[in-house]
Amino acid sequence: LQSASDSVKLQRLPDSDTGIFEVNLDRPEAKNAIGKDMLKGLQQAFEAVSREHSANVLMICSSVSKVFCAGADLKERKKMSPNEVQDFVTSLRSTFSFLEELHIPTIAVVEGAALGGGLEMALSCDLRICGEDAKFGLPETGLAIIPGAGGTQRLPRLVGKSIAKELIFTGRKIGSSDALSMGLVNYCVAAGQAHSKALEIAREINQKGPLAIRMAKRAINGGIEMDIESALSFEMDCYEQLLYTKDRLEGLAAFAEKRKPLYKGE
Ligand code: CO8
Repeated sequence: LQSASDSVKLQRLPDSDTGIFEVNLDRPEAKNAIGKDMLKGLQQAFEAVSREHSANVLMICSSVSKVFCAGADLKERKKMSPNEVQDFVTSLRSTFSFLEELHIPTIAVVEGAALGGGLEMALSCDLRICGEDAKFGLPETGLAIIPGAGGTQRLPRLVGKSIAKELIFTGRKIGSSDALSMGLVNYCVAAGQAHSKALEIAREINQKGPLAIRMAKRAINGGIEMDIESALSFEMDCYEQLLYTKDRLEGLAAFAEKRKPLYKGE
């Protein structure tokens, strides 16, 4: 796949991993800070993945050593008028919402720092895997703003209100073991190993019925904010949509014939 921008590279993995896509952040001179160009690259990359029928998992990684993403580009920000900042932030927010609602599972692969908007991007993913040198923080209050790209909403939903408030009020950076114990990340592995752990999980997902995975994500994302009765009814609606798929019959046939299923996403 063609690069979406100089600082955002999108690729499909080869051979048996073709259902797995990878976005790589590659702006070493600014520690992957998100400026206008990178934001455009992210939008294009996520939109491109959303159009790929054969995509089953997206991993978001960094090509820059020891940093996932340093958040918004503070140097570019300094030159922007309040109106420009507002446009940028609106665009960043909708890009992260698009990522959150992407039809397939997404995994943030965090080695090094994930700060401000960088953490907010990771929070918009379904899973987070980090290396033990990873650092997480929402330092915005130290810059006299609040986390405005989902941080005040997605962090408390993930780790609870009290811990999220402490992290946001203090702007403190935390290490990987704290991130693991508070449920901010799914796994913390040895430094440099986050990508292989994420790939291991992506491969597991890639073997499953792709329509089922998409529907499971929809059921969880859509139902989580509903009252339980509405949520269970929404789950049933999602379930019913899988009843007439060829993959469901293939799953039953493979079980009866004691072989691995071959799913086609149909
Ligand atoms: N923006 C622009 N440039 C940056 C940024 C950034 N966020 N972060 C680092 N850089 C630049 C540095 O200025 C430096 O440039 P130069 O070589 O020209 O001096 C270069 O990257 C290398 O940086 P360091 O020397 O600091 O590298 P280290 O490896 O020592 O540290 C860190 C890496 C830990 C990532 C460190 O650079 C850092 O703490 N950066 C700032 C992180 C930060 O405060 N981010 C929060 C930004 S606010 C935000 O994201 C809000 C988004 C939501 C928008 C909603 C608003 C309402």
